[in-house]
Amino acid sequence: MPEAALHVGSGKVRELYALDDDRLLLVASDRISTFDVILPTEIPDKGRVLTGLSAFWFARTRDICPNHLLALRADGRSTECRRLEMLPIECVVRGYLSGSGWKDYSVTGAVCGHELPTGLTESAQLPQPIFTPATKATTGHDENIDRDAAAELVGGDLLDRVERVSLELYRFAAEHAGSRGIVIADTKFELGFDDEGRLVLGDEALTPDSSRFWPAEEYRSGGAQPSFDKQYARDYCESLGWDKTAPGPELPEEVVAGTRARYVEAFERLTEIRFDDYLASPDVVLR
Ligand code: PZK
Repeated sequence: MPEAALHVGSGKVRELYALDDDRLLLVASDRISTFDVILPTEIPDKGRVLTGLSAFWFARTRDICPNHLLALRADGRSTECRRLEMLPIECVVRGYLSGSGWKDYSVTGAVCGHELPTGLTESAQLPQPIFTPATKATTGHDENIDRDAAAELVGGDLLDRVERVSLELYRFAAEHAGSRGIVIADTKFELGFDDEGRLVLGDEALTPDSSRFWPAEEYRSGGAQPSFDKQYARDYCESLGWDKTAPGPELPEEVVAGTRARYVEAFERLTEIRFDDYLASPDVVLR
């Protein structure tokens, strides 16, 4: 727990504190959600894996877009970041047809105004990645919006910039991950402006909580794909016949251990850094 910091916000599995007028502290917990419900059992080190991965990507995408990262704390789960004026849209990029993208396509043939080829199956790779902005729901689910609705919220010129940056970030990460056996099916970025008017990448980026990670060796279009990180927990929850309303079930220790191992595996495959080395000194991901 950070001392002398005001709590300014809670995400489902993260907390945000104000350090001073210009800086925030983003703290990633070990909580995990499945089917949109936070489970009562934590996954040890999950918050550290996500914090380290996000910092790894921040360090490697500076030339595409500056980011809010100021420092990683020694606990490995806390990021000191620059306070931004966040844009009122979620910047989603999809390379594959899954989740709400698949749902929208199967009903309308389009996602956020992108008319797609007919006959695509669930989880199909798209001819090219598409930018599919969404509103930020304060309660419930983000809503996919088309270009006109997004331009209404941020303006057309800024939307063009945000789309270009988002696509470039996704292409860079998807290529890197693909060469290490992980498909990044889609991902969500949060962008904002710093006090000098620069467009800056914030929040966490390119983690399994802000993206869909799929094991490349198991990828097969034509149905839902297993999640790289959460599949053990989902399968266990499904096996109970749980109705997917809160409170979720406790996870047994073998499911916790299997899930933790998958998070660590994602970290090590993507960063090529041993997770123990990250725990010993988090800044290794920044070099
Ligand atoms: C900011 N969130 C979402 C994330 C939470 C809530 N650098 C920034 N500047 C200003 N605002 C934000 C950020 C960032 N990141 C992010 N809400 C505001 C969020 C994590 C935990 F409780």
